[in-house]
Amino acid sequence: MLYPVNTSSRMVVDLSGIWNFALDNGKGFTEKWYERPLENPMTMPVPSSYNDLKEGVSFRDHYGWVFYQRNISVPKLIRDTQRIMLRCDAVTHHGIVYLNGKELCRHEGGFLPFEVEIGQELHDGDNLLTIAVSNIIDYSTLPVGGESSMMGGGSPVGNAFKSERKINNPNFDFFNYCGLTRPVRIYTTPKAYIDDITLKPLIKGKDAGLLYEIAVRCTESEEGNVKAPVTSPMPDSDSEETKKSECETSSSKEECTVRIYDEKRKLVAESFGTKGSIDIKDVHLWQPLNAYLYDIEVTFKEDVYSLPYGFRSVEVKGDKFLINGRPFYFKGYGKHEDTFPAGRGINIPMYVKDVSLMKWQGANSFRCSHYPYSEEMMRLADREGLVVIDETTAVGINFDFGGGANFHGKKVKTFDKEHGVKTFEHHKDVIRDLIKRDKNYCSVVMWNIANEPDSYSEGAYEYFEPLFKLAKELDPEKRPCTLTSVQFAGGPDKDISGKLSDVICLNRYYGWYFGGPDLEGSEKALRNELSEWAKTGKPLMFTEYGADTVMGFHDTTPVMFTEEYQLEYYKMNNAVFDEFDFVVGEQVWNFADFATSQSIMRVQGNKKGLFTRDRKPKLAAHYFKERWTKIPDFDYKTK
Ligand code: BDP
Repeated sequence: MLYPVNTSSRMVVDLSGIWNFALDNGKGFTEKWYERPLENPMTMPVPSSYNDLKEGVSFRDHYGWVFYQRNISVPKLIRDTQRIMLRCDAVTHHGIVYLNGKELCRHEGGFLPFEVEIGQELHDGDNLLTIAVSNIIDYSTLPVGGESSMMGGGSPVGNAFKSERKINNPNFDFFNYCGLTRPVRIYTTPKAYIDDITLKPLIKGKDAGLLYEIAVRCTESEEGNVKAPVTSPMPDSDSEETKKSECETSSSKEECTVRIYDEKRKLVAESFGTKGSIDIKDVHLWQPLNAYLYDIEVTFKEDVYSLPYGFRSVEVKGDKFLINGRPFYFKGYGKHEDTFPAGRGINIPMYVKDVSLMKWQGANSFRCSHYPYSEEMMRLADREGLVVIDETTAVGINFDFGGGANFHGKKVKTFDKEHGVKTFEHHKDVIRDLIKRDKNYCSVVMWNIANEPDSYSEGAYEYFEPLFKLAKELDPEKRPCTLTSVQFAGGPDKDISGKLSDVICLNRYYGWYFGGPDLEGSEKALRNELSEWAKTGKPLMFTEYGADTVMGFHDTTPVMFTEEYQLEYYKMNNAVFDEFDFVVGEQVWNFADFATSQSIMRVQGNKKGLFTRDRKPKLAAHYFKERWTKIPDFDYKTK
């Protein structure tokens, strides 16, 4: 799916600003609030999460639907000649779009874009745009909601408590921020347009090849009328319906051109037709922390689209992870899109600051835990040379959290056919839409199919094997796939990630949840576990390890929650990692402190950051700067 850009044939209108807003009081749909201006609306910025922007528990923890509204208008000249799309980058978690009171589309899942054609619905003057958004999570959604809090501390008493008011119970450890969290935009294309671009790099020594496939379509039927809009779910390029609307002919193929420009805007290669390959002599590779982006310019009839693109290769070979043919060592973080007061809302200045802090520390990578990040962040990662592990929204597919008493004291098996998760079909859609959106980012080197799922119980292999297969099928580059494995999954004998993952990714808390504060004992346990995984012959990296640390807590004896303890914790873990050559990376948990649901397990949020929520370094941040600036990006531990 193409990111909306301005080109000589396309115009983007950003609808960011203050919208009208109302919490549903249970009557929003029966009274059809979307048909007329909201009564006594609140003000609400778009894009942003709404939760922290007004005061009070009932607002912050509102359960259910909210309504966003504003007027839009598009000049007649454009309506008459162009295809007009409304694109929502992220509506968390479910959205319904209405224009002038008419429902145009629905979308499930809060972290991937969807779009709908609106040209035929627009009239002169103001048009009333309403987007209804729901934040309800349960065991059919991703992320997963449980019936009681996962943070009951494992206590059957805590888990058995049933709140009288309706609330969400996230089966994950981050605040359930919601709303129109990323931009809502109108964009135009000519009626015959470039619908998608799929690229695959082939690095051949000094030179490179590029396999490409351009999907082109047109909206006009034979009579010249605009065809029915493409409605949600997002158009699937393989579906019969979309095939029917394609207007590709042999002549249209001739009208498609692909040109590659280098960073000095010099034309380096050119090709014609909607499918083919191009050779590039003396290619300038995209390297971690040393990015180089070509501009791939596609034209089809009148339409022009321009896509920044880096050439690099990714491969797992033996127990190494190769980028551009060389063993790469991941240094970095699991992150969150989490800032105050925007919540999960896009925060471009903070993205730039975060990248600056990463580089200050000598990091080279991050993981999009636990959902796809904004396209602005992905484009920035491409541009700044950061290596990214891209993740689906599949977090919480594990009913063993909170001691496994996640249903008011009742134990339910995660993959139980009747009572377990109902996420499988949606999980497939998320993988499909994620790869559709992110397939051309060179920063993305691996897909994470799920975070800390129940990868050790009956039914896990049957659930996950088809998903790994699907990701491989859909990705033109066939990037490595993984799942980040939870500590109680056990070793390679029990945990199906030993079989399925190309790179073993461990989330481990030796010295915190497991063994804390006994760092000596934890060290032995960690070493023992790594010796087991070494037998798989696969590369392994740590995608989470960390200790809650409250900024400003100090002690001469490193006790838990102090900055000194976090430091000792990391030194112990890192020393063990360094003993094993097959450990190809370390991503700490977390880059920065972040908001979570309230519980006795959290002190105003999760405090495992190397940085505070407002990005001030803790002691351990300085230690990592020293460590990572000494560890090379390539060939660490290989000589
Ligand atoms: C892991 C989760 C992560 C949590 C972290 C923690 O993957 O989302 O925030 O532990 O407990 O279980 O801090």
